[in-house]
Amino acid sequence: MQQFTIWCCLRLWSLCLITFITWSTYIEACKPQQGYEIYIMFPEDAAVGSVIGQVKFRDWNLIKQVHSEKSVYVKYDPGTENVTLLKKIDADKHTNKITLRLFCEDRSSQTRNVTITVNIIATNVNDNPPRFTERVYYKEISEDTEIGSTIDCGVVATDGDNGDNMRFSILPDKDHEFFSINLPGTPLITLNQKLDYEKRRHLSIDIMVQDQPEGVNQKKLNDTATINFTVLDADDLNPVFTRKKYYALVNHNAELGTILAVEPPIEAYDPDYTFNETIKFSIDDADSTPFEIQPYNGTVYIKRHLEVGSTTYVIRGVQANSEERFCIALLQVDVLAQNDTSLIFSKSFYEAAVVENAPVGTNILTLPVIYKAKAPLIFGFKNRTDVFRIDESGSIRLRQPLDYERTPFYTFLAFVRNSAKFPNESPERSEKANWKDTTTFEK
Ligand SMILES: [Ca+2]
Ligand SMILES: [Ca+2]
Ligand SMILES: [Ca+2]
Ligand SMILES: [Ca+2]
Repeated sequence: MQQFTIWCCLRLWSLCLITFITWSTYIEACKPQQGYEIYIMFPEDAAVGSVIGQVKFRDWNLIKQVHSEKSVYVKYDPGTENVTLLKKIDADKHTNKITLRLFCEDRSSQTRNVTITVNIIATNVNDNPPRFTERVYYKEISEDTEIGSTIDCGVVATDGDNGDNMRFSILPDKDHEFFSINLPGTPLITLNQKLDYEKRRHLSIDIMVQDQPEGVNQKKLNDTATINFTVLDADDLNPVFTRKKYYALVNHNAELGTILAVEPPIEAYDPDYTFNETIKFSIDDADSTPFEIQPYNGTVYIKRHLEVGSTTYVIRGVQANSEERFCIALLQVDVLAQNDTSLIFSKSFYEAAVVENAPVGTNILTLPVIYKAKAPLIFGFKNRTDVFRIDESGSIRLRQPLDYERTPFYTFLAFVRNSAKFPNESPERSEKANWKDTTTFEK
């Protein structure tokens, strides 16, 4: 009896052991190798239809079935254990993670369902290039902008990839040497060279933005745009006289108030064209000079009696809105005694000969002039010719090759006059009065 009892106990114990082993075998059957909570990471640019991961079970003989909940993005195939992508998941959008639940039923006597959670995460890939908001940006910039100034040209760029940093640079073309980008994380432009409206009114640069994706083997993408600058005028230039020196002739007994015939008329302008500021004229040491200059038109008139002689005065043109902007020129006034004004050639007829093969530029003859005043002289030919020229010293030079057989001689009428005119003297009279000579050239 005692032996039977021991046998029964042993039999019961072995049955319990077998039941426990069988139960624990089945309970492990529905636990995938990766556990009940699984993570699958894949790049967001994976193709639809590609396998992005697996959920592996230990022994399909112990499993009755595995089915998954419906998903438009992925599907699980128990036959291959593959998780296949059905639809793209964009990691740059709000969600880059979806969850797929699998339900596993084993073959044990106590039918049980086990839930397995598969977390599917799309990782970011640099699949969006950065983009400027415009192809061309326009910026007006004053020419007096200081070197080193930072210029905001309104440039904006965006990148569709989550968290991509952007770097901006200027391409080495066009007018790149004028500008730089000193803070590459921003599209702010720094001026490196002085601008000059009077020389360049338009500048252009090409800029590039490049993304900086995280992770190795991520290709950098970029975009380019153009910035067109319009340079604006600033009052950065002094006014300018039309000549360095002006001349006038006057008789010493001219009446007070007589206006000098200054040659050429005194004029100045502001090279800052957009502003074209008014210029006020004055003569330096005005108290000690016998002349007065009209501030706004440059007319010079006699305010005191004159003495014979030649005097040079400093005249000044000052910008009416700024005394710091001015220019100076000289005014030479030759005060002559009466009958002192004649301009004459030393002879009334000159002759010269030149060989027909004389090179162009050969000096043929210089016309000597007797002249007492000091204003520069103007020589000319009355007969228009392309064969000879006469310069400011009265030198007649060959301008074209000669041909004896075609033209054996030339005759010209030359004239001289001084560049200054007497008050109230018309140009026509002046020219006629200075007709002095007939000159014949022969070969
Ligand atoms: Ca990007
Ligand atoms: Ca992306
Ligand atoms: Ca100016
Ligand atoms: Ca200017």
